[in-house]
Amino acid sequence: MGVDLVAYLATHLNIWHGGLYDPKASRLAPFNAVVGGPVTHAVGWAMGAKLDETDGVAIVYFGDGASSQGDVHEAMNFAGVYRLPVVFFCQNNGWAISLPTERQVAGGSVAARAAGYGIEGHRVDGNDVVAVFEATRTALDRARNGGGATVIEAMTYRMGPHSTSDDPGRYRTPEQEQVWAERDPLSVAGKQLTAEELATAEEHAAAVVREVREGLLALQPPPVEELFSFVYREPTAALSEQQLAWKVALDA
Ligand SMILES: Cc1ncc(C[n+]2csc(CCOP(=O)(O)OP(=O)(O)O)c2C)c(N)n1
Ligand SMILES: [Mg+2]
Repeated sequence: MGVDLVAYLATHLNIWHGGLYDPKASRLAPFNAVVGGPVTHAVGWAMGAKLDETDGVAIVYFGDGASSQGDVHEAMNFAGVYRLPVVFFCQNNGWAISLPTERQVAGGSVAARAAGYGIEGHRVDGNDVVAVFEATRTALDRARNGGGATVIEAMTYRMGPHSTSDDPGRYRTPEQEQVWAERDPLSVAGKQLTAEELATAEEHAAAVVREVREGLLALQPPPVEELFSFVYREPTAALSEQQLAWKVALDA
């Protein structure tokens, strides 16, 4: 999408909400921590693209856990009813924190739900980069050619803990993790390349990682006062009070 990785990842360093880039110009929506929330946004954007008679297509990524949020069902139904150009990409990594997929996806498959919304649904091996690329391209082309929405369910596994406060040792075994470790998408993809291609890719990746790390560490935090600037277009009385209290506490 042409977005600078450092600008994008600034969110993850808590430097800035939503990244230091222009979501409108790049058409890459900011990172959103509301599970399932961006799915309705994508459908709204697709509705706009259709009304404006452009050939724009929205693609939205979400988890298996997100797929059981009410918003996601409404979004998919709306996309089906209006035959909207949108691709619903569900990364099914087996877990919503400690809850396994089988305890929240009744029927066993997110892709299978698509039939009920009158849209396409496909499962792919989420650890096979070529399969994921092909499925994505096919769904984008379909949407762009007036074929409507697709649900892609990419089957994979969350290798580590959900977050630093999570301990997967409490709900799964090292043996289960080992099975999936052997199917790691990076090593699978590596085996599909020649030795020379792999060396070039690894060299390129190492350079990108170095640049991104250096770029992120060089970022300066914005003035703390900005905490209050962008919560509402017009500050509320309560917010102004909080800002004043913060200033008083600083001076104390
Ligand atoms: C609306 C909402 N409810 C709950 C949470 C807390 N929460 C954060 S991540 C998560 C699980 C998400 O699981 P999944 O969609 O499978 O995504 P994954 O973390 O596996 O990529 C939950 C419940 C949240 N961020 N937003
Ligand atoms: Mg998940």
